[in-house]
Amino acid sequence: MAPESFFNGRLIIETGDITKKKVDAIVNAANSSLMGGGGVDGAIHRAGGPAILAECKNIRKKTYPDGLPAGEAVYTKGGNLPARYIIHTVGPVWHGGAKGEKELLRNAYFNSLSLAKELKLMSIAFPAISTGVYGYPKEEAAGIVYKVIHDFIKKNSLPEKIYLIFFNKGDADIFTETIQ
Ligand code: AR6
Repeated sequence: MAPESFFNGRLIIETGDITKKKVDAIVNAANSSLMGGGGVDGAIHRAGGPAILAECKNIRKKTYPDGLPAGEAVYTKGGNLPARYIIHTVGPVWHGGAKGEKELLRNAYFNSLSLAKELKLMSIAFPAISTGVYGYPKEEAAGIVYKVIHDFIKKNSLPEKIYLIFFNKGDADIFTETIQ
């Protein structure tokens, strides 16, 4: 199936493994420790190699001794990945929706996009932040992600291409059906 796109081709929906994506930056759905984990975080550290963890340790030491708060974003180089950079962000853990989850999810996307813009990157790829281990309902996440990206695209010319990479077709379908 051809990838679906929105906003004159600036937002592209794909299915696959984000660690294989050749873009200027891929986004990691990390946890506050920045020390790696399961899910997409584990896959990125495995494929990217130990240089990424070394850089993350340095960020913890210098900038975030207590960990990266949910909604914030930092970057490292891509190590052995085809992507030049990794933008590490932390999504919210789902606690039922009344604990600021929506704003934190919005911030995770917005701050990652803002960092990509600051770095003058042309392309960025996101996984479905918080919708795995952190339990954020996929339909609700879809609406928030679509809106924050739309608002960003209206005001900024970089990054020019924004990819949403879903790990399986079912998740990609939930996204496109929810926003239509
Ligand atoms: N490529 C693209 N998407 C992937 C890949 C991959 N290689 N692997 C998994 N996904 P999760 P979270 C999808 O749990 O909910 C980690 O342990 C997956 O199917 O990775 O933000 C961290 O260290 C799901 O749709 O992230 C944190 O502790 C999406 O990525 C915690 O999990 C996100 O699932 C963060 O939880």
